[in-house]
Amino acid sequence: MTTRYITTPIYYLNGEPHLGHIYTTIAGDVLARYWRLAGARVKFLTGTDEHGQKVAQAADAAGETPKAYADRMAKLFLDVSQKINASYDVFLRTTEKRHHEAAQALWSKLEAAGQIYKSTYSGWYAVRDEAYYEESEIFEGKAPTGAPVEWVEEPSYFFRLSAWEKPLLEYYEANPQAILPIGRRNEVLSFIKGGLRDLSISRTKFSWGVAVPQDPQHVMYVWIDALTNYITALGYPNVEGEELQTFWPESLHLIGKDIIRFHAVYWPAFLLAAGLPPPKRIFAHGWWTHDGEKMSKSLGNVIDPFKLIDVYGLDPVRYFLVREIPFGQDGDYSEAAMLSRVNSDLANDLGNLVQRVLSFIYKNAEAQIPQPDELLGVDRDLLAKAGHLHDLLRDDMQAQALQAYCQHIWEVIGEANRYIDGQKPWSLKKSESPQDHLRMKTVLYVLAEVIRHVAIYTQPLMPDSASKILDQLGQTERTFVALTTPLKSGIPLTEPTPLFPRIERES
Ligand code: ME8
Repeated sequence: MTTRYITTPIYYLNGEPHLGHIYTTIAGDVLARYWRLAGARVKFLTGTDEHGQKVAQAADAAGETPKAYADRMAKLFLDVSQKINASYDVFLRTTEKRHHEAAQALWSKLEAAGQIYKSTYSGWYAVRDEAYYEESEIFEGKAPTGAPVEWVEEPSYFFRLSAWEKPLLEYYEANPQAILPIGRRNEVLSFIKGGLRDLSISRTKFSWGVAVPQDPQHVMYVWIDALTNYITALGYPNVEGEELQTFWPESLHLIGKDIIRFHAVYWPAFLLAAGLPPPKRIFAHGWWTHDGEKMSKSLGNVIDPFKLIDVYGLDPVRYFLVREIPFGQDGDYSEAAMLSRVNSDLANDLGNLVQRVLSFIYKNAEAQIPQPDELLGVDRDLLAKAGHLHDLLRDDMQAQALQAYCQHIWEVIGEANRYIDGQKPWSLKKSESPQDHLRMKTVLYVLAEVIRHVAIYTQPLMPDSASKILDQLGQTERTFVALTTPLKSGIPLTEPTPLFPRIERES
């Protein structure tokens, strides 16, 4: 049986969830839903990264204890995951006991393998990025990301990252698809080739974190703790357990490009050092801006997902995010772009197709899937295009080409709309000839069959809307296997209602 393990980053709790966070989770959800419909056994993980200096400082600023602050903020991330209809199997919080145990077990394993030593760290640290920086990377007192840095000098445990330079390069050489897109892979390779220094993996200046085993003066560096979440959720340290054995070899980490170094350098090195294989694939997507500007609290232009969904509806937001930019590239959110997608792709293309065809059948063909007569070349062509979706879409999903997934479906929607205009079922209806009436039924059958394909494949993108279309079509079988048998005639339709009203620009 095919298995898939799909993860999002676990999000920091220092601020409220915004568009960028829901983007990764929606992308993961689309993949998870697709693979379930394809018959795979799927585990989809998301959650919150609750430790570290950044969260401790945010709690302090809010006048709360870190734990009380974390509980309050984690609730918002849980709420937004539900608001976007994310079908996660596990929502993991790093403050959970099982996670502390897993992180400590990984640490002990690394220590036993001689991969950890104690020394002193003196260097730059950016709390905003929770990252160490080399002297050579600091420019005008800032990290390359623009984050302010502070000088840190403290006793620290180190991980022998330098020892993993060669094994990592060999691993990526042998697994050219392990980091996507390819531009990100090149970036990672050149970073590794530039030389890896041992990594400080504990802090002593604050205590909000997972205690280092046998030395509780130290808390683990938040990234070693955070990255472990991906195996905590599979029952680590039980490496022989069914979950780890089944899902880890099929792991896909979806992340933003900002955190590629942690995922593609540190994490695989920790895993190799602990005797575990690196993740199968890390896919780093691009960055959303808002009207051309970086979203930031200080600019006040952060998009609130709750408000966005209240204005446009959940499914249009999900569709927009996936369709608007190629997965892996940067993109810009603007109200104009959003409105254009809703009105053209959803209201005009998909919405009109479904509404025109289903209400026509409802009114003029006894409100049931018609019995087709002899199929003509045009009919077969359109049905073949819908049939080809199976392989095209599978390839798209194997490559995390989420935008292409939408485009392929919408090409068929476009063909179907052209077919209606060409076949003119309304003229056939008006004709006196019984032959024309039979032809009308054939045309409507073909369209209903194409709509069934489109709706079934649209479920991962827009679960609620696709489900309404399938309800209206009277379809109960909704996995991809259902498409291996032709649409049955005679199934009663329910009265169609418009799915995607046009939205006019406010003001
Ligand atoms: O980095 N555009 O958490 P984080 C696209 N806790 N994606 C965006 C985005 C934007 N403008 N802003 C945020 C952390 N994201 C760590 C992760 S994992 C073991 C630990 C998304 O709250 C994107 O996925 O800063 C990015 O990688 C993630 O949110 C960063 O979330």
